[in-house]
Amino acid sequence: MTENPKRYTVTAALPYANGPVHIGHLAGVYLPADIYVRYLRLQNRDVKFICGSDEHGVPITIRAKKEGITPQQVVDKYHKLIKESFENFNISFDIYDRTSSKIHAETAGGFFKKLYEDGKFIEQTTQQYYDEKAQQFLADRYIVGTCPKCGNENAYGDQCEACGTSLNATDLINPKSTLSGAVPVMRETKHWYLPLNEYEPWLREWIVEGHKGDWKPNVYGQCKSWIDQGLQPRAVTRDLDWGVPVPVAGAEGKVLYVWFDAPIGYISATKALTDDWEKYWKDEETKLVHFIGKDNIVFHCIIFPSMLKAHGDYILPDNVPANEFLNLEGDKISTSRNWAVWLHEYLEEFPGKADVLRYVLAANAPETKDNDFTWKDYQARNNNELLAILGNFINRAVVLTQKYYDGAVPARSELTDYDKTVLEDLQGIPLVISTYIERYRFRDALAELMNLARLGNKYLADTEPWKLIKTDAERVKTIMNIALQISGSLAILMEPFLPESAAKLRTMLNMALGNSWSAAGAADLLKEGHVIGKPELLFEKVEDAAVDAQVQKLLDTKKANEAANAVVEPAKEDITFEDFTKMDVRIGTIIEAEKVAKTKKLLKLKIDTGIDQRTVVSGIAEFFKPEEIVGQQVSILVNLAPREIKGITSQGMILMAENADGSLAFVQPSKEIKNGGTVS
Ligand code: B3M
Ligand code: ZN
Repeated sequence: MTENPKRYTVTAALPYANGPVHIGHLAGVYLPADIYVRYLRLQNRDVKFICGSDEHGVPITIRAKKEGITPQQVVDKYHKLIKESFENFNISFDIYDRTSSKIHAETAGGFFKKLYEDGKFIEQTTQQYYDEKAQQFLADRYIVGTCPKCGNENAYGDQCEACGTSLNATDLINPKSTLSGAVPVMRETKHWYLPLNEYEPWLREWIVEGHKGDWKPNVYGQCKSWIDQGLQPRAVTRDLDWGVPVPVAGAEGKVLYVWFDAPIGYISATKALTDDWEKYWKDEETKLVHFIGKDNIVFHCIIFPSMLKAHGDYILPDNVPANEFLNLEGDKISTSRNWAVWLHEYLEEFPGKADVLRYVLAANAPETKDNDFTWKDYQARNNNELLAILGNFINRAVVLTQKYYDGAVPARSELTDYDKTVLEDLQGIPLVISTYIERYRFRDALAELMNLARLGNKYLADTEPWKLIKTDAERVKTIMNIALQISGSLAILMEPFLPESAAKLRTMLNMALGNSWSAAGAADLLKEGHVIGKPELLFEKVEDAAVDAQVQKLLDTKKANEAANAVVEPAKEDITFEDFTKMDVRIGTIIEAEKVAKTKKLLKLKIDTGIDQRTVVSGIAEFFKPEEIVGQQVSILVNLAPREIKGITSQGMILMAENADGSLAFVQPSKEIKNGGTVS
């Protein structure tokens, strides 16, 4: 690809419309794609930014079953939610489409049909599991059984999540359909396969030789290893009632495999966007870039390109800058464990702070390895970087200009060596940033942007115009002029990363919208006499309480998960009825409670048992405050032999129920019982 393609088609992976999107999605795919596209637009390049919901496949039907609604209801619900999240984070797609659209069914069906008619598929009949009760073939995720490796009884047809082994449905011992519980039977079914093995030599030439050193090492390495292992024919149809129908005779009840139709969704969406769509997909001078997460590499680098090659009319991706994964507070992000920061929830809790999250995720993007998001880092980056460096510099520049010159950009006079160096650095920075962006190194690009803000901050701190104004007003004009040129460049260069703040800054500086990337770095971006607007704060402090609440929310999630997964203790050995009747359990009321000195866990209680008032020492101090439990009814074993605990004679024992997380609760009567009432 030439350095200057005529136009760009930039795609971002189509998220499955089976759940909301979280910070991992944003950091890995949508944010880098958006930074890239916003940058290209500032360069006045012709670019289309394509995305949409992936609304087919087993993930959707499983979700529908779980929520007790139809697949259509699932995709309607999540398509809307996902689309809104992206809009609220200013991900600037030219279109956010959906693969349940009519255009898509026609496009994907037509694509299949052409390959079918050109003889690009092989037809194969195989035995697959069928559920006679539910009357359907079972996708891998619809079969559970015992893992032959570890004995886990709930292994899926494609993987055992207990031991991580990748399985075939036929490997499972005692397979069962999750649809009906029935034991599945083997039934013949015909499918169409794309013989990837035939594309191996071409893939080797195109990727292994052609994109060495140009694709990211993680992407290149994965592709090479797939190719080196040898490729197999891959089925592109499925027996499922949700998807794009296979448009050939004899394929009733079959749909396209979701990974066949989804990437064609990029093409359908471009069609829906513009009548001019063909040049974005068929002209060799178009640069096609796919932004994806690392789990999608094989589909975008091997399978989809082989499909495009088989078709013959389409261009191939120039690059596939896949990212690694983002973890959350040291743990893998997981939808099923609710271990995530959901984008829609973040904006409810941090309204108006989309840019802050964009900043933190871009600064810490998992570009070359998995990275960790922590709320502490979020707070630190906001307070110490956005606020203390960028926000502080802009605020000083704008406030002082208003104060000294009523907002008019002052004239520069003679330049010191320091001024000259600063202006030179300013001039050089846009190219450094754009070089990074064009190489998909968004973290480095953002770091360089912040260096420009640092440069400005340092310049003002070193020259101290607020002191100098009393002794050398002429010199201050030069300093403020330079500070304003830096501010103007920041407004342009930060737009791809921080679009809301950039817009605010442009308004503050009263800058024309037309200013594009090439204007940045100039020494006279804001002309002498140009009048800027009023100062406004770009960022605000994130307080401890705000991030503490988020950490607490995650701790609660963790606890809930542990409780849900905790194993219930097995029953003890049988006892006789006589054994049981030996215990004398009564209802009593706590009439006094105090901590036992120098202990963490012990409370000294006085209990009215109906028989007497007695002292009991109980290990519940971590869960109950003395003043809160006085007056509560409890169950007490009154004929337990007295015991000496910390020098106190304890007469009996309070019965407690214990939760999986170790927390305790009293065993209480469901209505008030007179003290001394028996429990049996
Ligand atoms: N929906 C997988 C995913 O969400 C899939 C991507 C399709 S891109 C064509 O990770
Ligand atoms: Zn296993």
